[in-house]
Formats: sequence, structure tokens, C-alpha cells
Amino acid sequence: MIAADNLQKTTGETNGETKFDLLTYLKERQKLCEAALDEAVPMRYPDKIYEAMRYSLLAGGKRLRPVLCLATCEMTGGTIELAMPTACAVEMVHTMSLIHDDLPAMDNDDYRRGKLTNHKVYGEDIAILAGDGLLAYAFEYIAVNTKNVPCEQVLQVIAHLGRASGAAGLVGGQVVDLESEGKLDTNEETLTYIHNHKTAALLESSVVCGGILAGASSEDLLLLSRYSQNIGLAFQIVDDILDVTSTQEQLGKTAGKDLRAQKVTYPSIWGIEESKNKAQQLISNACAELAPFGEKAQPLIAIAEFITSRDR
Ligand code: GRG
Repeated sequence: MIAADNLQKTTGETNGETKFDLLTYLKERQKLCEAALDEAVPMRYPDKIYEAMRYSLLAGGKRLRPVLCLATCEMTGGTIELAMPTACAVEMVHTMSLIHDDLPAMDNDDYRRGKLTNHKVYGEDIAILAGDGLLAYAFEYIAVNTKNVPCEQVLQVIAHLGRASGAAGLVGGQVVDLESEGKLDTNEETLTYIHNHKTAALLESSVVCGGILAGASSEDLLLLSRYSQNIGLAFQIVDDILDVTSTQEQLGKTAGKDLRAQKVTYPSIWGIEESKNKAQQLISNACAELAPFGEKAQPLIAIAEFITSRDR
């Protein structure tokens, strides 16, 4: 869950007008997502694999991607109900990517979301399969459970999420990231490729799919895509900063990993202060894309601002 003290910045009053209360909003939406995810993956035979899938899926986390998906669907005229199966699916894809990322063959990490990583509890074989199970189920879940949305739009959502997950998205970003480890001459262009694919692609898909489900116009989908690409890159810059400035207790995962793995990051190129400025500029650019949505964009604007103020 999101640290309450860190959200005070986005609540309260300014100029006599009540500002959008992000803390209450996020708590409510996270609770809805937790319940929907719990229901989406019930225990079944063979118990071991469902237990391993549920272990990581229900281990907390900020639930940023599903909350973005729901918020975008509502902003563009849809409802929470229309978007919930896709919101659950993006969190399933995100969780599987974390399980595989933590494996010894990749980042080799022992902690995630404040708990032992999946392979540390269930072994590498089951952790790989738990990731595979979540990935396949994500697409089944959208196809079977999305109601009151034309089939054409459901297909677009499945195609968008498939592209964001595969070699044109997360997988591609991860491959270039692995290739860049230990190469301290990695340039900014390559770094931006990694982050746009490894991190921004799924955030973008969470947002754009919310819009597709609501039947948003192609012009609005373009604005949403630009909003989410900007917050995606800002999210990763902040992640890199937190890796340097935070502790394992704060992050729920190992801190200081980038330096140890000899990874080039935004802070290592620009320094912490300049990286913060760049992240803030990206958030301003993201919010500017939402101007045509007026007041209805408040949740997406508040979530964007939260990205730079978060402490984990
Ligand atoms: C998707 C088919 C498929 C394969 C996965 C392993 C891999 C390929 C990609 C790695 C993707 C990865 C781990 C990117 C890092 C993104 C990131 C910054 C994660 C942290 O997200 P938070 O802070 O985490 O939202 P919580 O725990 O809060 O959900």
C-alpha cells in the first residue's frame, strides 16, 4: 500500500478550493483491486501452482497499473465494472514480470514487496511456472470476464496488452537491460529504450486499454498514450533515484542494486537533482496532455504527481 504521510502533499486545500483527495481515492481503488484479484485467482488443483501464483499476486504492491486502468476508463466515459477484468490482467502481467525478473537467471533477488521472492519460497521451477500461469491467465481473464464491451474493443485490448508484454515491450526492454549490465558506456538512447519498454510499456497499456474499453476516440487514445509514456519514463527515473536513496525496509526489495550490477541509470548520468528535475518535467508534460479532459482528469493528474513524490 502507499505510504499515507507521503500522500499528504496531494490532499488538502489550495486557494480555498478542495483539492482532489488522492489518499482516499487510492485506498478505495486499491481495496477494490485487492478484492477483485483475490477472487480472480481462487485456489484449485494443483494447489501448489495456485498457491505460488496467489503468493506474489496478493503480496501487496502499489496497484498503480490497475488503478490507472480503472481511472482512465472512468475518465473517458466507462465504468469500473467494464475495466476490472483488464485491471486485474495488467496486474497479473506485472506480477509475473516481477517473479521472472527476480529469478537467479535474471536479477537474482531475494526480496520483493517486503516478502521473500517467489523462487525463494517455491523453488525456481514453480516460480517460472507461476509466472507462466499468471501470464496466460491474464489474457483468458480479459476474454472471458469482460462484459458489455463490443468484441472488437476487447480484441484491441488483448492485442495492446500482448504487444506491451512481448518482445516489442517488456521482454524487449528486459533483453536490452540484461545486455547492458556491466557496460558502463551504455548511452542515454539505450537507457531510454530499456525504460520505455521495460517499464513504460505496461503503464501505457494499462492507461490506453482503460480508454479502449470505454470507447475513447483515436484522438483521445493518442493523448492517453502520450500521458502514460511520460509518466512511465518518470516512474523509472524515480525508481532509479529510490534505488540510490532508500533502504531495503522502505522499498520492500533490495536497495543499491544498480550500482552493484554496474548498471547505467539516469542518476548515474545526470546526478540525483537533475534526475528529479527531469522526472518533474515529464510529469508536467504528461499532465498537459490531459487538458482537454478538464476536471475529469483530476485522478490521473494526481496519480502522475504521486509518481514523483512516492517513497517506494
Ligand atoms: C511480460 C512476458 C513477460 C515477460 C517479463 C522479466 C521481464 C520479462 C521484464 C522485467 C520487467 C520489470 C521487472 C520492469 C521493472 C518495472 C518496475 C519499475 C517495477 C516496479 O513496479 P512498482 O513499483 O511495483 O509499481 P509494485 O510492487 O508496487 O507493484
